[in-house]
Amino acid sequence: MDEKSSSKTRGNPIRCRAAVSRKPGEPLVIEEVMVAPPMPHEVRIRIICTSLCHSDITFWKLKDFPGIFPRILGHEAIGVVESVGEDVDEVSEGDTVIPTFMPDCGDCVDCRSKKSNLCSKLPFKVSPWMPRHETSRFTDLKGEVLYHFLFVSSFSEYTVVDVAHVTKIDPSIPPNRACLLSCGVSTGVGAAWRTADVEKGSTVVIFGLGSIGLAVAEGARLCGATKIIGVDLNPDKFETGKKFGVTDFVNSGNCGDKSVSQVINEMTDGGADYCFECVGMASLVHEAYACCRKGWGKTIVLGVDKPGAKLSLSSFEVLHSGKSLMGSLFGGLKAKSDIPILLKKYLDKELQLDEFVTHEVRFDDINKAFDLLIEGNCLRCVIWMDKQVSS
Ligand code: CXF
Repeated sequence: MDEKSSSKTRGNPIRCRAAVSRKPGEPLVIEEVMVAPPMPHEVRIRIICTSLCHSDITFWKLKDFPGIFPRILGHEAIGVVESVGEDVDEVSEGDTVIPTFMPDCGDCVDCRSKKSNLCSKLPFKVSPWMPRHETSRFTDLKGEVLYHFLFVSSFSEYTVVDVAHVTKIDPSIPPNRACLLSCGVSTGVGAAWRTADVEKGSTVVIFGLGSIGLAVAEGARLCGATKIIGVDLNPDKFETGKKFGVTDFVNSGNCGDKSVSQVINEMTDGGADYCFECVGMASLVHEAYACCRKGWGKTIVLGVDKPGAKLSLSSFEVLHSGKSLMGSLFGGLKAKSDIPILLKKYLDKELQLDEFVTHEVRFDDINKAFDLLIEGNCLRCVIWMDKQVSS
């Protein structure tokens, strides 16, 4: 639908196609759904393309809360504003926008501080609703409520997103590249750039060379790190890692009688400047902390572990080592100001995005994207809502 035709849909429900996750772990079902008009502070978006992220798979498989069904998954996307609700003046119909699971209200004490990206007006939580009004904008044709996912729900031709969760971008940027900045690549690059603030010439260790770990490498490379050590169980990941700046590799399944942290402490002569945990395993956070340098080393946690997973650090060691342990959601980025900076870096050929897109499919083949990501040879699979792609 073009801009002109939104005059027909504005203020009315839209009937369109969505890929609905009806039961945990079962293929998504493409069906017609109703998308209600945006409420105050909300925008309705026509999705151009979306890509699959591991968190979609995690929640798709979850049998218990916060797994909830039927739900429209998807949270890495780009689209065009179809209509806006009351009190929205930041974007208008026809604007190209990137939705993000993290809000940026721009108004609360945290959004106004340059030290945080954790909005306190609409605090991030894993919720099945819209963030502000705590209701759903989706129903199926029988009138049953369909739940939202991470405030984005992009596996639908149309979705509704709170204005605090959208960033207006330059429409000339290829959508199948720009959409990566909606979650995965931003999370990794941002963790190196904003959360850790990696310095030129530093040594970085990345636990887990999946797409988030590779994006950390890309961020560390951009920041001028000179040694970027990748740690993974799969040695093939080193070849892929080299494209994103990984200079050295440790096969964590092949360290003999030493722990990975011992190997890294030897390689770095006493510990790395920055260690990133990108897997989501408490034991790897311990390993990362054990091999960042005393005094100034920083360990940054990006991986999402099981709910309730605990860390156990000796308080004596914390006191005596002087190391920092930090968490990083969405790479510490403030969506509305930092995504445009990263897009400019892509246009200026500094930030690599093309290399992350290993597959592209059409919307009808969305379940193939799940298979590809699960098989492990895919970094990002872009799903086009309205374009024929050979796949
Ligand atoms: C995650 C971060 C932690 C909660 C769920 C979403 N990031 C994106 O995939």
